[in-house]
Amino acid sequence: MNNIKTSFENLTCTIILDNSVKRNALSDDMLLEILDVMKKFKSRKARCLIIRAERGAKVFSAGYDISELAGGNRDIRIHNNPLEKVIRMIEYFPAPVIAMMEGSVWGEACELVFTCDILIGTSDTTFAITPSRLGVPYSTTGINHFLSMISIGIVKEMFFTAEPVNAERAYMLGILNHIVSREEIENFTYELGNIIVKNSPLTISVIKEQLRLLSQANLMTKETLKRIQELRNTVFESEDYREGINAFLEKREPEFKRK
Ligand code: LCV
Repeated sequence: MNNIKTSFENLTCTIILDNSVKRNALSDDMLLEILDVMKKFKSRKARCLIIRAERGAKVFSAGYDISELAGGNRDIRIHNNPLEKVIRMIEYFPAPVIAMMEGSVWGEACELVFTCDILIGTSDTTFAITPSRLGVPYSTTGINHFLSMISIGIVKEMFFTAEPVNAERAYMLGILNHIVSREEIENFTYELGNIIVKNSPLTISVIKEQLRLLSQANLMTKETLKRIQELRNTVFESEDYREGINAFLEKREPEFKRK
């Protein structure tokens, strides 16, 4: 595996995002590696999974690999896309998934960690939800993930400004379960994992699934989903979509035109 490191000890397994050169951007290759190893952890009956970056990382993950969006109006959230699959895998993983985050979390990486069951950060952990900065649409299931975690006003502010929310505010909003110092975060997280693995794995997996079902209780009609897809397509097909991605790749500010 080129993009992640893994371990499995005392029923707790770990995935370390390991592409600091690209600030752990979520490339399809990295996501497929995560998916593959999660399947293995599941079949080995892991009781707790910790997803983290390398020790001391300034960036937990820079979000989706924007270079993979270049040259087309690619929907990264269709059913069989690796990102979608990883997010689903976290949701359905039968054991608790803990996100241990030193540093900043960007874009789709926010959704990936918001889908985890317990979030632990340091005082410099930040979360920025970025599609409006890149001029791309966002998936409905994705927006729902944010809504099941935080209030609609905060979701709107994060989507509309794309500004990072700092750790203290994230803790107050209930996004972060704990803020721990960089020196302590590793011990703290693994100790929490050790508590979990001693408890009943069946009870935990059933409650996790109950919570997932409850958070998705507001099912939408086919018509609503169709309308939402039409709305998202207007963004995919816009000039702004290409402008946002090209601006990032060319290291310049985007010039969005569409009102
Ligand atoms: C590809 C990258 C990336 C990257 N992709 O380091 O949620 S959505 O809808 O918005 C979705 C589409 C999504 O998730 O989009 C991604 C959202 N992410 C961002 O907007 C963050 C983009 N990255 C940054 O702003 C900076 O890289 C941060 C602040 C994270 C770190 O800054 P730092 O100065 O430490 P560099 O910017 O120098 O990045 C190092 C290398 O990683 C590439 C970046 O282009 C650079 O490559 P080169 O060395 O070849 O120049 N890189 C960083 N993020 N998401 N590539």
